[in-house]
Amino acid sequence: MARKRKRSLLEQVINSPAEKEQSTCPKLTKYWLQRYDLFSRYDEGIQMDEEGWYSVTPEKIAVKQAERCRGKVVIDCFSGVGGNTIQFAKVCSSVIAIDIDPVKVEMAINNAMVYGVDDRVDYVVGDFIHLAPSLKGDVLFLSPPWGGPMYNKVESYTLDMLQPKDGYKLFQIAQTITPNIIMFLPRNVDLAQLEELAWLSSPPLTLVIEENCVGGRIKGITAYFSCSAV
Ligand code: MGP
Ligand code: SAH
Repeated sequence: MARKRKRSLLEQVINSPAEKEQSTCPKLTKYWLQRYDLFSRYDEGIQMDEEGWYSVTPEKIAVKQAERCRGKVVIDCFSGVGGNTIQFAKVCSSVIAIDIDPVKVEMAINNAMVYGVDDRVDYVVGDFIHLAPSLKGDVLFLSPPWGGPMYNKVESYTLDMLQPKDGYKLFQIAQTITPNIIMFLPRNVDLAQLEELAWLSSPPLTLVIEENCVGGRIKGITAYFSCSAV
């Protein structure tokens, strides 16, 4: 009896959407091995798709980014499966989470429920570029697609490689909403280009660059732009 119960628990885990996604796609294994770094509550029903696996911001990094936005109205412009959104929801006064992919938004809502913060987020399925003129917030968080997991095959990642628009255009759009802009970017990003973005703005913006590590390995770079301290 006990044996049977154990097997059905295992079946439950293997049949969960996130496990199915991982088991049908061997290239996702390295991300699955990091699952508890991505979501500490992974086992409680977190849902992922392929892009979600390789794009979600690891929890420890998302906590740190959210701490800089404590008490503010934050717009998570490329919210994915919700790694950042969940942490913003814990400490910000309100959060708008936007993603163009309705499946990601469904997963993000589910994942926020796992963390008990779903009622603290306004979810929007839509294109950030089109929605921008109607958005209002204190801080804009941009973690756009980097062009897939091959982003690190170039020595220096330049801002024109960001999607769905190049980094200059994304930054220009963001500035029409607020000067307080946070970008989560590849670890091989050209830092001189980020400095250029700050000092070419009118008035010039303050820029703080943070290297984000998990388990001693650099996962990405966070650039905090602001008019005054965010
Ligand atoms: P990685 O380099 O693919 O993984 O992504 P890892 O485990 O560092 O690989 P290694 O073999 O080099 O050690 C590192 C982190 O970057 C991921 O956990 C995501 O948080 C982030 N990331 C990766 N991609 C491809 C994207 C992306 O397209 N968009 C966003 N916003 N984040 C990404
Ligand atoms: N920070 C997220 C990961 C974001 S990955 C997390 O921690 O989970 C980038 C996301 O941008 C993807 O989910 C993709 O669907 C979304 N995206 C791509 N183009 C978009 C657009 N034009 N507007 C809004 N979202 C977009």
